[in-house]
Amino acid sequence: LVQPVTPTQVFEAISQLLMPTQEKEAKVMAVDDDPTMLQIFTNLLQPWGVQVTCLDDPHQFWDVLKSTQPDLLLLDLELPTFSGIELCQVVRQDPKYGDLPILIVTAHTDRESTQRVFAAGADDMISKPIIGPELVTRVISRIERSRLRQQLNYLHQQQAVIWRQQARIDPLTQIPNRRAFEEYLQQQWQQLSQEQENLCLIFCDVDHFKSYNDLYGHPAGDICLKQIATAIQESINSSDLAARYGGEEFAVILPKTSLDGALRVAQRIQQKIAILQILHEGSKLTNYVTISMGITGKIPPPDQSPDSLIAIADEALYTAKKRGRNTYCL
Ligand code: GH3
Ligand code: MG
Ligand code: MG
Ligand code: MG
Ligand code: MG
Repeated sequence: LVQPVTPTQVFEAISQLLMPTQEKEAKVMAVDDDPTMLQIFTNLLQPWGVQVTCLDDPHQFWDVLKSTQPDLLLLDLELPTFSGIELCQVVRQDPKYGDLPILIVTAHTDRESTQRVFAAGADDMISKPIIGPELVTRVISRIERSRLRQQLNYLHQQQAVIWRQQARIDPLTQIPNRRAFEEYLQQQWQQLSQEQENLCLIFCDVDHFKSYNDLYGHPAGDICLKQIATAIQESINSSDLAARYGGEEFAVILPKTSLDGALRVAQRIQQKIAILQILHEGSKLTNYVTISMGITGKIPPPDQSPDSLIAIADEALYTAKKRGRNTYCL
């Protein structure tokens, strides 16, 4: 269900991602049939804190790639069985490795070879004979950029998660809003229609709330709504959903609940609000803030929409108002 995320949680999530990556040793996987070349890569990169995994047999390529999870691939263009270009192409076909930096090492720097290298999805070329500082610079800057991009992607994902959550939370009461209510109701309606299970709804409306605002002011009215939202939230269990449906109206979805069960929830809500003793001298009912509730429930028929149930709950709420408020009706 919808849970608000605090800025601290976001910050912690970000630091958790940033810290390990920054401290983690960079890993390069080098594939070359020439052991001397592999030794050169290791000798050049190790002093910079880069761990080099060497492979001279492309047949073990996938196994080693999966077990090492490198930050960058160094592929020899000319290998006995598969060329570096072919390896590069198959790696790029796997979405998991779509962003893995790949550098092709080759003595062929003619235009046609260069075109083939980049067409295969490689990020860069390194020409043989190897110039040490050039190799080191290209490898390390690629890894740094790739890590930065991973971190930015993560931040964007987190931001998207927060926006998605915020779109379903009522800003005043911090409980789910009407959009979240409608989504959950639709989803439960379909599921419980298949499972042939009962679904109950409770519609709540604060009694004489206009006069509460008039007497105590709008800010006090806001505080009152927050307290009521909390009381309702505390009266339900984790598979239920309580939402702010409108101004001073709240709605509760109770999946797999009998009418008896829904009745008990309504009583609990009424008691919790009574215990709050929010003074309301304009209400002739109890001198405190009260609510009226409409309760209904059934096994969702597949040929009906949830609106049919909402209409009945609304009707029951109206009856509760007519009967004098501070009560619930079926
Ligand atoms: P009834 O017992 O028939 O429900 O009477 P009522 O006065 O509660 O109903 P009415 O629909 O006339 O008034 C609802 C009031 O709720 C009017 C509106 O100003 C107030 N309200 C709606 N949203 C908010 C809000 O976010 N904050 C505050 N403070 N008041 C709100
Ligand atoms: Mg070779
Ligand atoms: Mg109302
Ligand atoms: Mg009202
Ligand atoms: Mg009214």
